[in-house]
Amino acid sequence: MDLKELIKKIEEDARFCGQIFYNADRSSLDISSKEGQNNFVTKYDKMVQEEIKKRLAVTFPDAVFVGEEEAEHAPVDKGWVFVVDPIDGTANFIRDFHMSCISIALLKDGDPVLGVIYNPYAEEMFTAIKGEGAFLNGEPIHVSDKELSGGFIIFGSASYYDDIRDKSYEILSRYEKKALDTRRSGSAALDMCAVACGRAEMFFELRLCPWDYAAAGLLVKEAGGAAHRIEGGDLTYDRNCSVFAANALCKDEWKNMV
Ligand code: 2AM
Ligand code: CA
Repeated sequence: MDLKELIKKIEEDARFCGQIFYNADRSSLDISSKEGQNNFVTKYDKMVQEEIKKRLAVTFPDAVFVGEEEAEHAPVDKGWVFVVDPIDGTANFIRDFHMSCISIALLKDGDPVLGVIYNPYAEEMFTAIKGEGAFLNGEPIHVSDKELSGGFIIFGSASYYDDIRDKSYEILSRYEKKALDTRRSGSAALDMCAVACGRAEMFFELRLCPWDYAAAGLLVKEAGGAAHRIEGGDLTYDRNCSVFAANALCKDEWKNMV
């Protein structure tokens, strides 16, 4: 499999599907609640997922599809598997906040080897192939060389989970004092892309789903940064986990986090 050939096609699939939610008819989003708190889905999450599933099946028929909005998820640990979030930043999409993306990871035997993240609002296409570096709109990107003291921390407050929300702010309060400032966008994938391209130095969120970080974790690592669980250890793709991402100078900050 020539991943360089494949990624070009996946970029086109992502661009097409990004335009679907970018051009959404905002008068009929059909918002409904999912499990947990503050967890919404719109007809566009489902529509984009159907379209990207259809397109990826043509682009690379050998791969199984795992998408956030499916009721049942296929195993991800064997063979080729697409792990897809049709809209990362759904709450932003509902509010027209212009901070959402489509995220596509391709796993081989449980390991991400390719990632494509497209933000149609900024027309930014983030891409990475394992071992080949990370790119933004075709140009190589790298994590920043700033220390935390001069850096931005981006975080997600895991607001969907009562048990860890307070803990997120406790961690933030400790780390904010050590940094220049903090940001919170509502799209974990775009937050991690910001670390990958040097707009921010560090990201954390106590619980995310594999489709939120599968592609973005590869982006960060291919851009010279670190991406793993906050407690240490590899990101997991068969279940939720915490996420820490940082540039090389901040890569040890996870050690005192939890
Ligand atoms: P989403 O927009 O695809 O739902 C914001 O903190 C991040 O958390 C977003 O990337 C968001 O992805 C993700 N998120 C939303 N609901 C979640 C849930 N129930 N579990 C885990 N992550 C979630
Ligand atoms: Ca989503």
